[in-house]
Amino acid sequence: MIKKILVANRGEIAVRIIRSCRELGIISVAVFSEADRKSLHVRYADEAFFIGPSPSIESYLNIDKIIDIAKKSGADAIHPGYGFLSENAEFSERCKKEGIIFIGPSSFSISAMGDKITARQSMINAGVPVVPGTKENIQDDKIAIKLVNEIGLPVMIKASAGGGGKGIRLVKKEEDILSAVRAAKSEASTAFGNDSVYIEKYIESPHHIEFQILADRYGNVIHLCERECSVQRRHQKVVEETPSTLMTPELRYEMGKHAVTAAKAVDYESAGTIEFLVDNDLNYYFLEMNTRLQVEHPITESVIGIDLVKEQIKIADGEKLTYIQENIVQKGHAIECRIYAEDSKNNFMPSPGVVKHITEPLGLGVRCDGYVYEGYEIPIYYDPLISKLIAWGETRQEAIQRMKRALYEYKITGVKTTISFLEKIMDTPDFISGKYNTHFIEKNKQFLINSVDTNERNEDIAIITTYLDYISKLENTQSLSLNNRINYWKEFGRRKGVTRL
Ligand code: MV4
Repeated sequence: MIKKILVANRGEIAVRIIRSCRELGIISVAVFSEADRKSLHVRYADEAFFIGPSPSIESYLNIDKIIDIAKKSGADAIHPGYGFLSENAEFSERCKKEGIIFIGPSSFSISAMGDKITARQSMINAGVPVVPGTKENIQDDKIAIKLVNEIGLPVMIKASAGGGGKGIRLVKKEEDILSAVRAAKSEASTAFGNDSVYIEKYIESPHHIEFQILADRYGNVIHLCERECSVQRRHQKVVEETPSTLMTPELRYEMGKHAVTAAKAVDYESAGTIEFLVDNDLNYYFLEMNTRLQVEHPITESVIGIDLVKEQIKIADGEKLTYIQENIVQKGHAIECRIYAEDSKNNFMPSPGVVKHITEPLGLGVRCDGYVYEGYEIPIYYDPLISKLIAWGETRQEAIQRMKRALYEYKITGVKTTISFLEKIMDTPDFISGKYNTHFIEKNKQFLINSVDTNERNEDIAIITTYLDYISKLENTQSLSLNNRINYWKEFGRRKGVTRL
């Protein structure tokens, strides 16, 4: 039985995983780099070990070091979180060899899905719909042109070792095919040390919809319904929600069945995600599988009512799934906003630095998965994600209103954040109506970036008037009624509330 888990990660996801360990009575072991000495995961874990210099290549990606600490600390298992070593087949295999439980899939499953050409072939064999396209690595110019003519323009050239937007090219004109193949190959070679590419038909204005699955080692696989992840900026998700407004019960049933089939086709174990592109006619196509716990997993937890990290741990411990598909039901609606230490008014430039003040939102239906505290310095070395704010509501409308209320309560100073950008997304008509696809941010760019930020201006005025109020009280203590003064300055901030939908 698993008694002690090493969390091979940092930031909000390390804290998230340790929380589930604590509830299960499992001892947690944190690892930390030089830059993370003062990180919350280090404070919150039962034990913490230094693993090396700040750059992740010398710390969170150092397999030998992590295995060494796992042994020294007596951990029975390692949870990799997301990113870093989470989808590293070699790491999964190494854990197994060392007699340490890897809380995730086998190296076989990771490799089978990590190579996108192999994954596409497995899906075709299993009867899962894939985007029309090629089955092999493109190596010959003539064959490339012939295949594009068969598929029909526009097409996408994608790196087989890529995923999540790296090493992809859109081709609209025949004369651009060969240069795009060459560019994709060169980029893939540099980024992944593998220049295999394949070609897919370009799906216009698709939705990105993914299905959460859980699989035990006895071949039981269930799906936990979908997440709509179409609000993305440069292949970075910004807002996710579940259920998807595009979904019908019939489509969910069909896609869910195919998601389960996809997982079974690679003998999958643990939590995983099957990504699909869905076009306007509700045709859907397997895109790729993420063989890890995902950033946006909490919206599924909110609507399905299952702790995904606990399930991962129980599955890794050899337990059978205790849920059956018929008992999985979606209750209400959940939205996640990703809060980054980035300046949304300056091309989303990273904004590392010391957090001067932070007030996190609370209240019914609000969850805030973060790790920063007052005085904490957000390091430059890692992903600038500060936290994930999740709002649940009985209905989509209630979830939106609750998210706006929570964003209103959220206060962070010292670093720039994306909070005001997220507030604007919640006010965008296309988001409110639920009629949006992967082009949402681009389509609404003027509204999102250039609209005057009245919220922030009002807030500045409120802060200044509060201060003036304070100063005037210092000068004249007898003549002022405190209550009247507060009501007076608060009027400046009044427009910032949540408007009725
Ligand atoms: C596509 C596509 C249209 N057709 N493939 C971008 C990231 C990677 N995960 C796959 N991506 C896409 N692949 C075909 N055949 C459109 C995208 C795409 C996209 C997908 C999901 C979310 C946002 C996106 C933004 C631009 C392009």
